[in-house]
Amino acid sequence: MTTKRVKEILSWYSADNAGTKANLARMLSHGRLAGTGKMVILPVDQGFEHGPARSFAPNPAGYDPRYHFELAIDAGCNAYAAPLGFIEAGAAEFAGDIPLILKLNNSDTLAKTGDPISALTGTVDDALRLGCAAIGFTIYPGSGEAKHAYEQIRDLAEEAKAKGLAVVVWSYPRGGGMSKDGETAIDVVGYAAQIAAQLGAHVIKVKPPTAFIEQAEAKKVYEKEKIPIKTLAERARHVVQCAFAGRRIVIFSGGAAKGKAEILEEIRGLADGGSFGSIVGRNSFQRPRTEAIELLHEIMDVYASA
Ligand code: FBP
Repeated sequence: MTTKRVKEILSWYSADNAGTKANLARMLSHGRLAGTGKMVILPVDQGFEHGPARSFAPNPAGYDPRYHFELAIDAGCNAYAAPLGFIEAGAAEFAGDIPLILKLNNSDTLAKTGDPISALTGTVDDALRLGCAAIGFTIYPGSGEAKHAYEQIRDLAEEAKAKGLAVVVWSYPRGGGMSKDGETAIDVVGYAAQIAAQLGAHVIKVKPPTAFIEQAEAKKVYEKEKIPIKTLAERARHVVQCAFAGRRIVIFSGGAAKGKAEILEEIRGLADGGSFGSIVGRNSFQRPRTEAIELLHEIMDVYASA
């Protein structure tokens, strides 16, 4: 049964067809957080994005694609997101067990380039063939190549929506013209969330923002309007506001592996600020399986009681 809260969230996407809404509902109605309007997603594209050893050596079970399907299912995640190869390796075996998000673009980190752009590595029809609920797509606002990515997601989102799929956008500011601290600056993360919303994303994924402000013009406004950004909860609230006043699902990424206390404190801040959930990759699959499931459950409990 679709809960009242899920129906309310679906009502924000009034332009979408029944298929897209049903697929959004599938993700919102699956796992331990089903029906709450909150989501915890397992993303495993790091093998492509960071390389296999950096991703899977800390817990070698993760070299096997089936491991991640089972982890996401057993932990009670709302969805599992991965590139074509990983999804193809388990979609039939685990058909119907968990909503899937096919990441349609990916980039590697073999060479350092100032202006990153991802390659298209899958199609909307792949997502349909594999029974996915959504397509996933990364944009790098601030990159000199961002224009191409914006145009690619325009076309892919149009096709995905016409074919009844949902659209999840990873919005990661990056590029030669941006400082390292700027990638997670509050003004930049808020801007990234707005761009993803304007590109038609149903679910927007950004990194937890810091209190740093990157752009001088933005800094003046944050100071003049006294926008509260001191605590993580305040910053998360601001980012959610930047994505259509909370009328888009905004979730935050887990980041590099860290201690349990630190990650739970971060999750509490995000949840207090109205985050719709988290997408936790390395902090889950790089831990031994039982520890990972325990941590994911604790993360879900924080969201469930927020
Ligand atoms: P993590 O929880 O491991 O950070 O995963 C979330 C994610 O968005 C992945 O989908 C992606 O591969 C990764 O972050 C990118 O991280 P980075 O920006 O550090 O390369």
